[in-house]
Amino acid sequence: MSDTCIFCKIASKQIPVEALYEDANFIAFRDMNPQAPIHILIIPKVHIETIMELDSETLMTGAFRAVQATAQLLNLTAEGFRTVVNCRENGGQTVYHLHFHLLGGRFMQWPPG
Ligand code: DGP
Repeated sequence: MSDTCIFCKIASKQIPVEALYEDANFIAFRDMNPQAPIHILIIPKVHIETIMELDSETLMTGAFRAVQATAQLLNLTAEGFRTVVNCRENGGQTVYHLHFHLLGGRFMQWPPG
């Protein structure tokens, strides 16, 4: 846990959020700056800066399980959704605690801007 990381504070419940999905290793909550009708962030409870520091196979598998479970809970699986992981500056990462964006509820353009 990092004392200065906002997502660590959310994961440890120091900052309360509505958890849309939660398991032993991940928690999902709404993005405060939504880019789609449904915009969820899925984060590991442990502090991992970027996807490049993710080296636990348990967490790798668990992340995709958490994405699947959250998509199912929000009824996104039939229409589809997009999952995005931004990495560092060129990827547009602003919070340096690994997170999976889950975007749904509208058609997603490709390529992204
Ligand atoms: P990224 O650019 O990939 O690092 O996305 C970070 C996202 O996190 C951005 O869409 C806004 C969101 N965000 C930042 N701080 C908070 C917060 O305190 N609460 C919530 N719910 N979302 C946050």
